[in-house]
Amino acid sequence: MTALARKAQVVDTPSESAATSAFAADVVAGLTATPKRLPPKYFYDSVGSELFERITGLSEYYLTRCELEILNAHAREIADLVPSGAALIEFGSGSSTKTRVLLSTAKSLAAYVPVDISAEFLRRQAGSLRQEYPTVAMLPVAADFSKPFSLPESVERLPRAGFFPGSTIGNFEPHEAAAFLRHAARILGRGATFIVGVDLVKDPQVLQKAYNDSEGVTARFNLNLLARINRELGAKFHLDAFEHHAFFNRERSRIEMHLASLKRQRVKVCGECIDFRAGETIHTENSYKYSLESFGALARGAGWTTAAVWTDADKYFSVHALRLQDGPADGRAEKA
Ligand code: SAH
Ligand code: AVI
Repeated sequence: MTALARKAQVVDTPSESAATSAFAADVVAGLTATPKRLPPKYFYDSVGSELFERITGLSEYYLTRCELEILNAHAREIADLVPSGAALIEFGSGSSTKTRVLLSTAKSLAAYVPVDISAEFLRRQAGSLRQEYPTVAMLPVAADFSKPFSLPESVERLPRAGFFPGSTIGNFEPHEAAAFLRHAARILGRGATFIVGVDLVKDPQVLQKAYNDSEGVTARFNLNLLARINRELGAKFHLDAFEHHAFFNRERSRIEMHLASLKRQRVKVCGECIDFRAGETIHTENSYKYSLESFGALARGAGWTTAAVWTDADKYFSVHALRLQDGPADGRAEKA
């Protein structure tokens, strides 16, 4: 085991009370806005992360299957884009299932830095990864990847490569996705490679089914947001008084997920009375679907050059290898 691999676990967690106050503030702001909305990052407590894992195994949820097909087919080419002795930084690592393809192929990786907001789930995944890959330093960072966060000191001097699979980039508004790509450029630094998974526009029926699975797992994932508000903020949402809605908004090229109130009702949340009309919804997530060209243009606008793009046989999903030619705007690989 290398000295780096023995380094203590790094976790950038804010105090629990600060995290709870930020959650409460975002929930109250979202539920008092018109129309009502909640940020999708709050899906992911331990229950939500487990439910997402179940979603990835559903036959209707083609995204994971197609991306794994691409990663397995092009593992060698992708691994060759990662410099020897590099730190691989993953944004929104979840169970790191896809990363295992890279960890097993890019043999010379010095460190893996999974960044995820779901702190407890992240801690457990890092424990398993340490046992499976004892020569790679596993340095988890529990943080919101869209905000500034610190990388572990031990990777500051290493070359870096980024990994952002799952089409999690599609959960941003396009202008936020561009801002995130610029933020990632600052974290990864000059000459970096960034491997990004992006879901593609396709037959709306295929899209519709992926977010309305027959077992109702996606509905439980969506409703877990209200369950989490009950658990952590002491609200009293009746989960059976809300229904999961997901549909393709063709004009905006996105799947929208909502929670629809089945009746007129009032729910007290953090001391605020929130009134719902029958049928009124809380907008909980957007999942943008791109074309190869539209994503390429977005990445270019954020300072990245496309080095390679791969798709699965059905052209349902794409993996983009982006390169940062000139480094971030100020030319330095700065600390995030
Ligand atoms: N990369 C995995 C998981 C994708 S699910 C895959 O491709 O299957 C999205 C992941 O991003 C979840 O693990 C979730 O906890 C994490 N996530 C979502 N929003 C986040 C944020 N703002 N900051 C950090 N992690 C986030
Ligand atoms: C993580 N993210 C890309 C998933 C998606 O498809 O937008 C989250 C998800 N929402 C419903 N099912 C899965």
